[in-house]
Amino acid sequence: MSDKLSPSAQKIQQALETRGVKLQVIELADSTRTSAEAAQAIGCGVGQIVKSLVFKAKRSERPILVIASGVNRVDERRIEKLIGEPLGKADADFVRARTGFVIGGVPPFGHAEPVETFIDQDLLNYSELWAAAGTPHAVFRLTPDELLFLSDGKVAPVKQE
Ligand code: 5CA
Repeated sequence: MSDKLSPSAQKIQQALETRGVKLQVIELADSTRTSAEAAQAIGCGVGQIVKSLVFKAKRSERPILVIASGVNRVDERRIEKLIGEPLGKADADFVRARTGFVIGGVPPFGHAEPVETFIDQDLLNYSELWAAAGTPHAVFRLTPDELLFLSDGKVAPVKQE
């Protein structure tokens, strides 16, 4: 770990400061690419990990961000009902082009373009969450209220029951 953040992590640190939020991006030596790896590297529960999953709306081809607890699987049919169109798969190039970040580092806010966002209501059950900060080694700690403020997402039931 070094004191200087990598450029993509620095972008998120800067975006946090621009939004007036006093949160600190940290870069870890261990991978935080997946929820399980992030929880292991941080030493928190997998449920506290904020997964930022990008989907592609099939007709409009716009990105849809679903922010889910690390322990939940997203029910795509629920998202389709919320957006009123079918969901397609987002490949790595689409994710990178539309958010500005690579898979495993996609943050819950601060994307290359505005992205319609839904937030797993289960995330509100935790007092402390951890989210990706631009790279598969960068994370920041935040509260559910801060997540709602930063992502401007709609809270919804999104998980597979
Ligand atoms: N850094 C952690 C959170 S701290 C993180 O980003 N986790 S994640 O779950 O939001 O990101 C990994 C997700 O990327 C996987 O759950 C999976 O849905 C998606 N993903 C992985 N590989 C691919 C791929 N080849 N194409 C599209 N999506 C992928």
